[in-house]
Amino acid sequence: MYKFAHISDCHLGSNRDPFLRNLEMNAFNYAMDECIKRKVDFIIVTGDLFHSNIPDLGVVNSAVKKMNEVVNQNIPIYVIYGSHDYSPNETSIVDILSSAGLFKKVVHGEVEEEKLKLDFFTNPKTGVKIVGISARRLGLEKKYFEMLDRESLEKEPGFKIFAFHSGITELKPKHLGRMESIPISYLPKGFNYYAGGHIHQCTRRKFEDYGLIAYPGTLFAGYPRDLEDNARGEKRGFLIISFDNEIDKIEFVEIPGPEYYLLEYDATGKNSAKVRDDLIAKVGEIPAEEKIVLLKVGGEMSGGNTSDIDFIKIRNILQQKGALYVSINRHSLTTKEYETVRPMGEDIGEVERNLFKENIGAVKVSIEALKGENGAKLATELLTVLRQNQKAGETKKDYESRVLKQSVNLLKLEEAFK
Ligand SMILES: [Mn+2]
Repeated sequence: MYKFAHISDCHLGSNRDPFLRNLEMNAFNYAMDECIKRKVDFIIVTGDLFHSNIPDLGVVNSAVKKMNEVVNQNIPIYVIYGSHDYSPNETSIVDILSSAGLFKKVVHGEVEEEKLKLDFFTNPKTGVKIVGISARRLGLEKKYFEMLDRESLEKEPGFKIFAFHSGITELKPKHLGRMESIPISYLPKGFNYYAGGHIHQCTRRKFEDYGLIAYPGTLFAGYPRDLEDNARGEKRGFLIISFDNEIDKIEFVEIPGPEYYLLEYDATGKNSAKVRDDLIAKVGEIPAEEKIVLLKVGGEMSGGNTSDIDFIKIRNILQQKGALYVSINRHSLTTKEYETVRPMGEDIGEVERNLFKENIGAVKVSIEALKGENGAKLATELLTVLRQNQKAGETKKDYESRVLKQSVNLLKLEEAFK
């Protein structure tokens, strides 16, 4: 009997706070150590190993050290890009580590007569055949699926794994309703295992004509929303699949995490003074010691201003009570007195996407790519490029030309800037 580990959405480098960053790396180290301990034959990482294409080098260094330990035990690591560690016009750290031989990208293929032909990679020890489609920014991999030559993949004999980084419509959790996804019919049939990434909750189901489709979910938290899910009891970890000619057993390996406390407060219909007093009284009662405390305040207040609520004081109270980390989410808190301020989403990314979507109609342009949904997507991507910080050691001039180059590439304006 052989076994492999399926890990996904590690999002290394996503947390800026040093305490959370430490937990993030610990979760990854724990997963790697378990793979060694349990003597898996190989590991497959289905995207978003890192949170960005060029993550903080300290984070990369820690991750490389750990993966090197794994590889030195003769456990190869196979990787595809996720939506975060892929960049359309920049080299990704995934490319660099793959060039260095630390792990192998398992996406190989070419387009012939408008058909995407993929080549299987065979793991030498187990004979398992692996093929996959990496993510592209904002769900563009859909096009690749539409071009995919499924027939030749379906004909291939042997134990087969299909790796991908996309939501599957039939498996999508409810709260991701608006997330782009592909229907299950886009996948080639008859694989033994469909190794998915992108959905951050552990989800698995067998579909007729297909094998098992599984998402291990994130190892810790790539987004604030994941932390909330952790507080609600979501278990984090990865999957180990035992098999010979067929899958014998699937085990979810849980990664131990810290304790959480989530306080959700609905301010609807209350004035700001009431909300302030309520919140101070409530946080005073929270058993915050040794816990990650998440405070989520939303709703439309009947009067007063959101700035009347002293969130700094609230945070201080929780820190004095010994909270390990305090996160306050008030993106959906508004007040009737300021009509222009409306809740637009649960986190900054969602607020931005929704703002662009809603306002794109008011922009008068003749270029098709800048209109409607596509225009809104492009604007979101451009914002990501523009908000990059200057890197340590990078001159201002290099920084400016890097951001300009990426923006020009994104907008396909190379000609105009020659
Ligand atoms: Mn992800």
